[in-house]
Amino acid sequence: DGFASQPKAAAGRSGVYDALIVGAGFSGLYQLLRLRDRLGLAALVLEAGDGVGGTWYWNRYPGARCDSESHSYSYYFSEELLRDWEWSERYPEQPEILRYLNHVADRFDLRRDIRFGTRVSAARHDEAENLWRVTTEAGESFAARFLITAVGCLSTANVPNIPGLDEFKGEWYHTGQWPHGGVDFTGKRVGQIGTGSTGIQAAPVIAAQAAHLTVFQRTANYSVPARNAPLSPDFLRWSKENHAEIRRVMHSTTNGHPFTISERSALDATPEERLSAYEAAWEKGGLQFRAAFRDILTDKAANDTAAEFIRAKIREIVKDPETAAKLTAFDHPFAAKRPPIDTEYFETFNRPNVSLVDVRASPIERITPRGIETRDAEHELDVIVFATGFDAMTGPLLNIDIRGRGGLRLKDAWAAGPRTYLGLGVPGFPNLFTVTGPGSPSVLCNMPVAIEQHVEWITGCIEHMRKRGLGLIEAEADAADRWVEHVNEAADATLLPQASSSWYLGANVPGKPRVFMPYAGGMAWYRGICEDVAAKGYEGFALA
Ligand code: N01
Repeated sequence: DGFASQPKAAAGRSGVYDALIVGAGFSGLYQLLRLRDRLGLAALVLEAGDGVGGTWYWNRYPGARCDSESHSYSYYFSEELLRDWEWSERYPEQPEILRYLNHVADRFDLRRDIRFGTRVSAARHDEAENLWRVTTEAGESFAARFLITAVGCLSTANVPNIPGLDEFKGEWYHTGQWPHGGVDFTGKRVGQIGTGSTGIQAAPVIAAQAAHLTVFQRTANYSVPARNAPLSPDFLRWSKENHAEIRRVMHSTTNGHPFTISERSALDATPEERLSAYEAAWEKGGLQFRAAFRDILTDKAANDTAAEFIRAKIREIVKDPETAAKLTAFDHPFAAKRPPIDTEYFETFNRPNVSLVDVRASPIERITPRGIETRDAEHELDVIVFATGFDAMTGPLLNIDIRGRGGLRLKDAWAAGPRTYLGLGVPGFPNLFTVTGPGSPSVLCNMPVAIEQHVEWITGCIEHMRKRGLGLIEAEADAADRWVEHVNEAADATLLPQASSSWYLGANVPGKPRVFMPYAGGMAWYRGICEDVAAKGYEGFALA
């Protein structure tokens, strides 16, 4: 794997680690591997769950699967690992991804440096000692030179504050905190709030089991068929023989997916050519629908052509015109919110046991002991499923009481929105690295690609510091200001900020500052910027 066979690092001297890593998902596992086996550092992962997997440990809701294609939703750092593992379907299902991450943890012997059931509650930079002092919910303390957050972007469940939930006599669940034993919907009347990527995956599976499913929709959402299917032996062989090429494509695109984006404008094509391109993309299925033309995400008129095509498809699928009208009452450009992909989502509304409630027209007023009351009606339910998303990107970080120089709280530093340099460092918070932090491409990219780049960059930076005997790194305030400005400019060059209720903007959480959080300039471009910063001796960071 290209790793030096260095002796394994001893446990931290006098209880002090070189690095503490928060989270044992895709990011934390790889960060541990790089620091421990590549640099020989004493690193420890603190993980709230009882197992590895992060997102895939918690999100066990019905129908949970990844929207990135399996062969690209993998670590690419190890040829052996790529050869060892075989995915079964075009899109990996949650249990399979969890098995994969467990396989990685076993294969690289990572578990011995992970503390499970350990939720970090606070982290304080001790300036006198130049150490991070970390405390857990159980009251344990740890200390380390570097603190690396690998907490994910979508790990803080957002359960809306609807009056009456406490009095509800039935069961309720948030999809991101799903019971490990599953939920039996047989014979139950189920209400699902939310029609994002999660809700669109869950609804068809719940509907197939429940007595009745009522979907409460606030914002009509676009979706394109996933066209999931078992992977053929030919495809598996091809993907195993072409790792380098697949990696090259993923590293060359804006979104880290293994497909290229058309160079053609939707507006240069004739209506017939456009229709034929969209039909082909619809048949192929998946996130690459967005790549049918180069300007779908940047030009409203081009976007309108895609939106109109999808609207027509939904109208064709959904038999009841009134339901079809609600499902297509879009208020934002296609893909300005993260576009879901689905397996028979719209078809689900043709089932006799499924109904759709438009809660924009008739808002949810309260939850009663018997169900959900909207302005117009009470819907009696046995189970409520909150597919209501997450306090994205900043939520997982601000849930920890992180304090930097002079006791500066991250919450205060980010009162007006996140302020980072490259999404990797925060002024006032020395020796803190945020894997896929706000201001990095993260959620706009196929996540493992974004994660590997961040982890490798952080590892390189720490290696650089060690070689030069440096013990402190901190993002400079000017560099962070310029970066935040650039993140805004990059977003404004796209249609993404036009979705006014999007979690990219923090708009799904009441009171959260409305700032476009991920970097929309593209993963390939971003990678170049990070490499350049490193080549210039970590320009924009102060090192000592
Ligand atoms: O969450 P969301 P998600 N009353 O925030 C609604 C990733 N992901 O869990 O649009 C009524 O997108 C809300 O309505 P509105 C992916 O990046 C990936 O679905 O705010 N409704 C919306 O419909 C994704 O984008 C995968 O008006 C309320 C829904 O709940 C991200 O995770 C799978 C409400 C929330 O949608 C988050 O997706 C799943 C209220 N009070 C997720 N509050 C794969 O790769 C919220 N809503 C497969």
